[in-house]
Amino acid sequence: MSLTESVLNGDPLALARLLTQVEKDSPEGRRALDELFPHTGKAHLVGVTGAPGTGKSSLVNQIALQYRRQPEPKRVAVIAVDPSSPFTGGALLGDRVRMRDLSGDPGVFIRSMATRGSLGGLAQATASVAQVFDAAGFDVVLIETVGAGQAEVDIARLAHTTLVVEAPGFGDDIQAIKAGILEIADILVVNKSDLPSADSTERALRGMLDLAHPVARTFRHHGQVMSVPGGEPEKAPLWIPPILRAVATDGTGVEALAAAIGQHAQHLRQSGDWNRRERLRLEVELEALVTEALVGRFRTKVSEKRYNDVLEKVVARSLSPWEAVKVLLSGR
Ligand SMILES: Nc1nc2c(ncn2[C@@H]2O[C@H](COP(=O)(O)OP(=O)(O)O)[C@@H](O)[C@H]2O)c(=O)[nH]1
Ligand SMILES: [Mg+2]
Repeated sequence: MSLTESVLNGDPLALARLLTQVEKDSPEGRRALDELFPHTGKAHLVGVTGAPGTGKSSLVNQIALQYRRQPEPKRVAVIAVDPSSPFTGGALLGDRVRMRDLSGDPGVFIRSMATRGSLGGLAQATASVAQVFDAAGFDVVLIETVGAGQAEVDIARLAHTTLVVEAPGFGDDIQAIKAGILEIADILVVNKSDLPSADSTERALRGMLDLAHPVARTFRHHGQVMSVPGGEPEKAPLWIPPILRAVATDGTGVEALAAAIGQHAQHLRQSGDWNRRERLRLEVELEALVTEALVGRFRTKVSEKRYNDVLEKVVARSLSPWEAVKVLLSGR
């Protein structure tokens, strides 16, 4: 039996092996992704993002437990993306310890990832890993990212539903505003609401949300805000991101959170946004792959020395960057 077949049959060891190949971007991994692709498109991808220490890992752990406790338990995959930790393969000891409640449950699979060197980088690797889980029949894929930079925003954009986690005790600023991730939030979570200052965190968040109240559902694409066409307002009601409180350390509020995640999925399907997001996501992914392939081809044609010679001319202002591109691409 091929590795792909074993994964489709639910073999966890084959899954672990395949994920390693996919993360390495090996020929075997690529072949498997091709074979698995027709089996994807079913899982609900849920991004969980926010500043370090807000309680994302604890929350992901609780959400996964919540799904496992349901009358019809969902199969849950967790992808913990941690670019800050290239040496440990991305897994922080703390994460491992907190995830222990879930270990031994065959309905849960946890994968940590760190930075990858290639141009496609972490966002692409995460997308590929999510596809493997999707094909392997996981109902929900929870993707934890640190909401700090563009890469994280790209990863969050992969998700159907994005949770932005805030917590009191991070100063007066709402971290997500700084990182520009509030606009991608479908659900806002005030975690650590056992702390007394949770009230003011929630108030600040609500103020921000009222200001930013979306007039129309918009997506960011190529850095531009695009209105999504179609869907009359009465047929496709706006989703107004709810603000939910949680205490990830004891699970308070997590049932309501899981319910809101489910409601968002339902909203996406009813409004047609599910298919639109899916299409946009695949379009962005295809574009990234084309770019990676073209740059790769370019690098095999233009030597390092030639590239540096042209660069030197640009630095010396004897050649403009636009002219330089023409020169490099023409092979002259
Ligand atoms: N008081 C309190 N502490 C929490 C809560 N959730 C997480 N923590 C603690 O906050 C710290 C960071 O949590 P972690 O899940 O690693 O946050 P992450 O960096 O966002 O993944 C840990 O010490 C947690 O035990 C909560 O709801 N209340
Ligand atoms: Mg974490």
